[in-house]
Amino acid sequence: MDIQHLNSGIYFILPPDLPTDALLALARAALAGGVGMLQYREKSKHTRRMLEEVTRLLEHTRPAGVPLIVNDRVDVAMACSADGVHLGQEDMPVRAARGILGPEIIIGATTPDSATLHEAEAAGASYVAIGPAFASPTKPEKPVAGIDAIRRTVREATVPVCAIGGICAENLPVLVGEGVALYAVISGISAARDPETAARELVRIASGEQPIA
Ligand code: TZP
Ligand code: MG
Repeated sequence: MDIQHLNSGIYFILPPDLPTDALLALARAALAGGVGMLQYREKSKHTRRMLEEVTRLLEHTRPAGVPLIVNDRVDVAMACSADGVHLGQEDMPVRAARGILGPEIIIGATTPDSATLHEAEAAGASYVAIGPAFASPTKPEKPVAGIDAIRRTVREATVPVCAIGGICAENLPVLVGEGVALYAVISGISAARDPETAARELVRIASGEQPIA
């Protein structure tokens, strides 16, 4: 998979620590709702279980043509032949990951400022992420970066930009039209009463479609 295969739109990040069946059910619902990308983000499950879950998720994402990105874990992405990895400031540097994973895999990088943005791009990042766009129920301790930081990232980046943090149907219209390629969402889908419907509504808003009156 190369950078051309990175989809735009809603990028659903699966919440951590779910039982495997619930994780797969949520992934299926989000895919049915039309999300363009999916991320596996576990911090404390055993590595063996991570491999099993990513392998099972790929059975759903591959037929849907939706890239599956593994957060943090270059080893897990590689072992499962996932479509990409997402790396933060404390994870493996993009250049090292690119060296290990090769030119075709998607590598996303969290880039809180201009210096890290330019460094990540020079090292071969496929997309860059900035946030929180809004106060995040999932990361309440993280100071909001806000729309100005997102605009700056869009202005400076030469690769697609992903906005993250607190994105929901009510505030997504604020971001649409700002040049953001990917809107990463956890609770806006996972905490919804009906995750498939919530995903579909976010996908519709991200595409700039008007609601049916
Ligand atoms: N990084 C910045 S905010 C965030 C991450 C992983 C959490 C996003 O979750 P939510 O529930 O969509 O605010
Ligand atoms: Mg990380």
